[in-house]
Amino acid sequence: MVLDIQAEIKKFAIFFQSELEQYFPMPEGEEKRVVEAMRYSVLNGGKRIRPFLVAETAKLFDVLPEYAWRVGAALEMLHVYSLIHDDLPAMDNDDLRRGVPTCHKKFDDATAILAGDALLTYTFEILSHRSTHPDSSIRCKLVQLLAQGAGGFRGMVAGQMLDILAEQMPTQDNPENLIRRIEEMKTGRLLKYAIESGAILGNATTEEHNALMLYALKIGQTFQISDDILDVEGNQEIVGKTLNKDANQNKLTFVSLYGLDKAKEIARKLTDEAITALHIFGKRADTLSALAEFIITRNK
Ligand code: GRG
Repeated sequence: MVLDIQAEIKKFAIFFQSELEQYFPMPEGEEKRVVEAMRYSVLNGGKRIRPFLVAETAKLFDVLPEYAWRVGAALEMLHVYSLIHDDLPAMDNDDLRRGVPTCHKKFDDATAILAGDALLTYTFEILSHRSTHPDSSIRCKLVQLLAQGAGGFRGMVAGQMLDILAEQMPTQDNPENLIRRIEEMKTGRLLKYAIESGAILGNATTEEHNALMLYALKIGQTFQISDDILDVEGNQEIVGKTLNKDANQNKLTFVSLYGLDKAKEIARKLTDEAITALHIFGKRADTLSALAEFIITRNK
């Protein structure tokens, strides 16, 4: 039977929507506005690729799904915080996200900043809760790795900083190296965490862990290249965010550097390498392999 990965991802996203809803009881008082903004941004669609990756990696090791769902929920909170802050006027200044007005457009700048802050801290509240895993050393590892992956020392925030600076940097001697550094931190670290957290929940062996990390590296790079390709070739209605921004802002991307055809070629090669990395898992990793194919062919 051929795996319909698009249908699988969609099914998971629908299921995960009700999982995520449980994290947002509505408090009393005027201050509930910040929770409304958090809810608005988290529950407004999204492919839920990161939670899907946590769940699928954990499945390789027969982890209790509830543990993976909690880690996936925490990671999605952090991901959405980064989207809210990225859309702010002081950053990417965008009006559209996931097909609806961005958080600061729907609410206001101050509320959007606070909603992002609150989602970031909520991430670690969820991860450190006993329900995430009975073993406190596993919970601690999960917290530590995500803090590192999201932070300012070669984490997502560092990637965002470099991305902002890159726009004003003089012509680079090695632009590909710069793009790779930005991608690895800005996009790659959270995707890597999605996979690594599944491996940690599952007590993976060193060999399994290394294979998964190689897979993570390759799909992280492909994810960014496909994002750059969508910015040029995508349908704005489907993608749900403003397109053609990279060219308008003179952004350094694989597409601006090499052109569409070569960028697609690079993405194809990375996808093949990602799938090869999973060989040690045999058929058990079919969904992860299919996901690598989805990333390269996605239209949103
Ligand atoms: C502001 C701290 C801070 C970080 C911003 C997330 C981010 C870093 C920037 C957004 C712009 C961008 C192109 C990021 C690369 C990662 C990426 C492709 C995010 C979009 O992820 P999807 O496609 O989005 O999984 P959905 O909406 O499906 O969750």
